[in-house]
Amino acid sequence: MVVRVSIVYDSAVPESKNVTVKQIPATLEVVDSHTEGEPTRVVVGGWPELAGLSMAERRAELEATHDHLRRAVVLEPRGHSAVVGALLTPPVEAGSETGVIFFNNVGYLGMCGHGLIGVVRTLEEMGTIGPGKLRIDTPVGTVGAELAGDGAVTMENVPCYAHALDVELEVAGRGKVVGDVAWGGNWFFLTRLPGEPLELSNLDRLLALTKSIRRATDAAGLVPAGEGEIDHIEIFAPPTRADANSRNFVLCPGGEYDRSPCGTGTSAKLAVLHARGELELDKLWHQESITGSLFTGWLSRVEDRLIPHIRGRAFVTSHSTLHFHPDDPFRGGFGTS
Ligand code: PYC
Repeated sequence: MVVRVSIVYDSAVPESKNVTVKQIPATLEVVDSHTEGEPTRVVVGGWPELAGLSMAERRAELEATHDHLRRAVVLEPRGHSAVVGALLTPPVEAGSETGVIFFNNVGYLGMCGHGLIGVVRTLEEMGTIGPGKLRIDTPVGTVGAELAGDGAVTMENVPCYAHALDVELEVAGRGKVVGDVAWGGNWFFLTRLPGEPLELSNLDRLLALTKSIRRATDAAGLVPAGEGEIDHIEIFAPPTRADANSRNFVLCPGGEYDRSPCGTGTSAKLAVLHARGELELDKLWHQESITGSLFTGWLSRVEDRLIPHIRGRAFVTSHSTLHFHPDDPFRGGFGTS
């Protein structure tokens, strides 16, 4: 699946950035899609092969030796700060179709629900799969997916759990905020901000307040030692759609907001609802996003693990070749990281 290229150019960026010059291919093949409004860019060719034996090793290798390619693919001028990139790799587990490593404008994600749904539709677009079930390896575990005949994708995520309920934080610009900490493939702090409309017209305030909450969760160190950090903040309010249970706003690690209801965030929400006795196994939960799009989720149990299932739709928007001309001073991308 991964194509090797012979022509490479250095990935110089504006001199003020003063980063190590590394090699970048002349071209990379990508398929762009959006899942319920949130963009995914799957790299399907041109990226050098990774040597790691596990997906976690490959992610570490990507970060150590190919981070300049992450930047080139998702940052401006070829990408933008809301794009989540997905690098396909050979699978590591028997029975898996592919491996995938998700990345964004500031680094790498353990899992990405909307991205996984976009990857499945991309594999279909490339003729690799048709309707049916498949397994995909990620750095945080192998996940399942099912592509339906109408194009909807149901993801069977890694196990989710609520880590702490009713955690009190002092948040600059807001005061006391009480919320929950949960894992859904990424770490989330889930709360409400009464009086703040979850509307795009209120985006600036929502971004400022959730970034302020993020600073408070960073300072509080709320996740178990060695398990990373809370890098997504999720706010809930009553739905505006008649077919939804709730509406959300999700701050992503790079300072952007999720246009979809967030697959890992909805998984974390299911875990919290279950921990509070508010959601039985197999009961459907309809999560609306700030853009009005919808994921449907439910929980099943396998032994002592709670498995979130998230269903949504993705649409391929383009299949393109990114060019990195040697004279282009911005071929290495520019942005916050
Ligand atoms: O859908 O899990 C998700 C996700 C994480 C960051 C952006 N989308």
